[in-house]
Amino acid sequence: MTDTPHNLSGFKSGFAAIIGAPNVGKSTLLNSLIGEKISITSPKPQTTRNRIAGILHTDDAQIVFLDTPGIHHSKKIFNRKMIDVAFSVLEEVDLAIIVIDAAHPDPASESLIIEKFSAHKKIPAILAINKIDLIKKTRILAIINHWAKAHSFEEIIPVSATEGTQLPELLSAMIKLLPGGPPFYPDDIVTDLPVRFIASEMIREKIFLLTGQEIPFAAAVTIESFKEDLEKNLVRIHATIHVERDSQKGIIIGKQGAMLRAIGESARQDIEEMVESKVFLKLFVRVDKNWTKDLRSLKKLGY
Ligand SMILES: Nc1nc2c(ncn2[C@@H]2O[C@H](COP(=O)(O)OP(=O)(O)OP(=O)(O)O)[C@@H](O)[C@H]2O)c(=O)[nH]1
Ligand SMILES: [Mg+2]
Repeated sequence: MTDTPHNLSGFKSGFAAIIGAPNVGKSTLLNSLIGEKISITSPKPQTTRNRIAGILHTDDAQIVFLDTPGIHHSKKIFNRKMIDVAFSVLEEVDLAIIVIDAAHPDPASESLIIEKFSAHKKIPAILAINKIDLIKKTRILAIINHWAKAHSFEEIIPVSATEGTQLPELLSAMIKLLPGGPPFYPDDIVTDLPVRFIASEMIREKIFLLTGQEIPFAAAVTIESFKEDLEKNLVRIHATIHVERDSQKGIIIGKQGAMLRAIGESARQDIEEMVESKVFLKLFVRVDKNWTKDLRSLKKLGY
């Protein structure tokens, strides 16, 4: 980050899509590149549901990353919608980072991505082979060779988003491909997302991390009110967790409210770190019958 005026001659700026199969580490990569938690992550697939923008500033470039939902074959209306979000991002970018998981290949999703991507108007693509901390170094070359045949990538770079391995190399490869031009955002902006949306995502992340089976996929979060009390340096948030069925409501609330308390406690800590003040978080749980299967309900919940 700089506070001196940019030397605009030679400055580069542009948009980069982060796309890939579910769970390959796209959001982790975004957060590691930016150095802040903008996009929620979890060990479960289909964590990200919206286009999430994170802005990276260097002395001579600005990259606006667009993190996307994982792309996979699905007939479910909700999943189809998220996959549309992922591909539609390609309309607004200068380059794409296609992310794969070195340790857990997903050939069906990967070939769907390459097929759709190749059919798209020509966008330069870098392949990031992620999670190389999980595999033997000797396997990396074979993976690179395989992918070099699958598509004409500008670069193929093995990385580890969690360890930070080769992220500077990835970054300079991206900057090379960016068009010249002035920055789109001021230096101190790391995302274009409203704070209240990120707060709702942080709550959703805790549901992904703390509950099992179908619950994370049946849950959506909306913010009912978000009030800053400047005098007390306190933010008061009322949020609703929407689930599809009564049984799921019971699980989210937990024995004597224990699960809801755990979700609230953990989310509150993340939100406090983001807003840099005390947070009072009140959670409600509501059943919206089959909201994932109904377009109108999806829209109401922000999808
Ligand atoms: N070991 C290892 N784990 C990683 C790495 N990058 C991400 N992960 C883990 O992989 C899991 C999925 O990460 P996410 O960033 O949520 O993956 P995603 O691609 O955004 O997933 P969706 O949003 O569901 O499509 C999390 O448990 C991460 O901690 C990595 O480089 N190494
Ligand atoms: Mg994600």
